[in-house]
Amino acid sequence: MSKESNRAKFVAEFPELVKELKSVLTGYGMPAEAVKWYEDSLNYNTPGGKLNRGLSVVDTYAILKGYASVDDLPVEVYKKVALLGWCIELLQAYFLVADDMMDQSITRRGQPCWYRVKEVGDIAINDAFMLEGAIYVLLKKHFRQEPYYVDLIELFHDVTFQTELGQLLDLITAPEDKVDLSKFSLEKHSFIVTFKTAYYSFYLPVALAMYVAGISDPKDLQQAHDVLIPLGEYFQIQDDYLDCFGTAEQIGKIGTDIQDNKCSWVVNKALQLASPEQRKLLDENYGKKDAECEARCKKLFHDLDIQKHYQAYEEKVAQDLRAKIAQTDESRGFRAQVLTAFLNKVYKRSK
Ligand code: DMA
Ligand code: MG
Ligand code: MG
Ligand code: MG
Repeated sequence: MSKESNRAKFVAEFPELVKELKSVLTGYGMPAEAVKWYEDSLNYNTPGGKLNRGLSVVDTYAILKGYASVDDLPVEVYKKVALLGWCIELLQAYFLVADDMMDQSITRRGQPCWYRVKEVGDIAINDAFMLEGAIYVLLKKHFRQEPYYVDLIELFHDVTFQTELGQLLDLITAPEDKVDLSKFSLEKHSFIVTFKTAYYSFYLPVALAMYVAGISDPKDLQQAHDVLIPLGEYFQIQDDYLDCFGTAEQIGKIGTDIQDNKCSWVVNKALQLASPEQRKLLDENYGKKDAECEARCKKLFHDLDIQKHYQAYEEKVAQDLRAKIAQTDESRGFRAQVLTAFLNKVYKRSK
């Protein structure tokens, strides 16, 4: 099955979930206008991205169970794993609605950020909570009877908290009114991105599929973790790179990291390479809510040939990950192919 029809099949599952969620509100006697609001929030914020995280749950499950294609999964099984995939997309929607408010972003997935939609504003805060809440409504409805139900819930809770820790460090390392580049380092960056991105984007989809497939020995969860966390770090470094060097058409969002004073990979790399004068330029222009200051930083990043250093990083990390994947112990049913499939999705991505 092609990539496009894979995606279409997954997307086709979503309306049914919206219906189920709406019926929960109806069951509580919520007025129609509130039900409509929730429906609009779900539809605006959940699909529309690349859906890589959600699709990965299905792909991983198929590989673990030895299906040649996702198409070969029995319908009921497909629906169940796709639902878990949508639960990650709901988690992502929750994080993004809040992230865009905290980062004062303008666009997301080629449309205005939810909080920037006219009638929405700060109501987006509660909408974010309700996108998260949807996860547990759906899990309860569809997985309550499974022996691994508690594992799924704990996993979602742990990973959510880890992501929030990452967001906390991301935010307090980027105060709006006090630019102090000496607070940045690649070590700190590594911690931030591992927590804010790698756990929920990379470890979570695979671990979910592993629980459903019954291949969840702690040793195998650890093997998955040990490749997926560095892979997720690589993915967020790409996100940081594209924030500065990608176009809005490409990435569906307008980069804000320079003006937001973010401890991004790009500025950390630049700090490593900068001469004293270049450092001074950064001290004076980074983290300012000013397009000209931003342009000066970008020019410096070009002068330092950050693109070249990024490409070198990308080659090295991909090579290291391939070597690590080659050492996977498949004796308990875990499959290295799960990890290779992930790496291939990420390697040299441009959006
Ligand atoms: C995103 O970090 C992390 C989470 C948990 C949403 P980011 O602010 O770099 O993301 P984006 O570039 O998509 O706004
Ligand atoms: Mg952001
Ligand atoms: Mg952010
Ligand atoms: Mg970013």
